[in-house]
Amino acid sequence: VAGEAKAGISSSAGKWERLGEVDCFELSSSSVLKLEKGDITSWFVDGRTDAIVNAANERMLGGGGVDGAIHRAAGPELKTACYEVPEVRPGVRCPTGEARITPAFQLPVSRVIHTVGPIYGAVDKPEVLLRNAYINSLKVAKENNIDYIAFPAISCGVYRYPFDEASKIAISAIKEFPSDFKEVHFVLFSDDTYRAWLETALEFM
Ligand code: AR6
Repeated sequence: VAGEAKAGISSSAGKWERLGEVDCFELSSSSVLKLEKGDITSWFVDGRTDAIVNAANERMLGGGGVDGAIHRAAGPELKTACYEVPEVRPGVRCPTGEARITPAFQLPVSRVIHTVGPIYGAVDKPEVLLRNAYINSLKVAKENNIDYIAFPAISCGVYRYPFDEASKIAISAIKEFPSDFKEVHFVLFSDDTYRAWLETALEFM
């Protein structure tokens, strides 16, 4: 399965094709789910109706992993914009499972949607919080007229969510969200996460 993708082979249900380095799955007649390996900071479609999602923490002022990479690539204005997001309680701008939006500054996309996944093993019902992180990111994107959105593997790094479980939550959230995004992407940094996402998409889509 993973890694043996050939153009035009159908997955269990919907249509799957591999175009270059990208696995494409039909979400609806006008909407496509795409999986690719890579660095989300260089992803864009048109710089106007596109957004990347950041796996942030509740303070929303930067950190390591994809958060650090996004802040470095966006430039220092991103941190300033994050400071301006009001705190909901001391030190918390974005509670776990919620999402906030800022401009993207030096990044090639138009917006950054910041969400916070759960720390695996540190909370009850991490699956609900991880699903909320995806769903609330999609909601914020829709409210801001985003047509193209790219996610990293939220919670799969520092927050230690098991890849296979996370991929099932991520892909089912995208599949079930009633939306008309033109494209929803997962830009996966590691072989392990890419493999988990592809296997799940082949099973679920
Ligand atoms: N592009 C795409 N994915 C990436 C990139 C990149 N440039 N860099 C890393 N990843 P993590 P979390 C992948 O740790 O687990 C931060 O310090 C990475 O391989 O970035 O949600 C925040 O400030 C992994 O698969 O996020 C928080 O404190 C995935 O992104 C905390 O980490 C998520 O790993 C959030 O932890």
